Amino acid sequence: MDTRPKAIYCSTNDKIEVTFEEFKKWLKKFDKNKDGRISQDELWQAIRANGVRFSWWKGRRAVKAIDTNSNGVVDENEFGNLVEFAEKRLGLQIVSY
Ligand SMILES: [Ca+2]
Ligand SMILES: [Ca+2]
Repeated sequence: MDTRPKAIYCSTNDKIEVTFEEFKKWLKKFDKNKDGRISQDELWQAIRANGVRFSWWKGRRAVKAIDTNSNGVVDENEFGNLVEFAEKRLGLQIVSY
């Protein structure tokens, strides 16, 4: 199952361009408990859903690195980390129009 944003999905190895808004919308799908925030667990699910070949501990470490204040959720001010991660690891290119 491909969970990447559909509108901009392409089958080449090119980076998938998404706007920041689309990226946030996509992340919302993983907000399982609907509290409006992405917890470390929810982020982990999102990463796995994208088929990123991470060992468990590597993924965990990445998630922890994004949650810089270690409160268990990705806060607005930590979104920059997440964007950077998505660009490096998920093959996304977050653009702002
Ligand atoms: Ca949540
Ligand atoms: Ca946090």
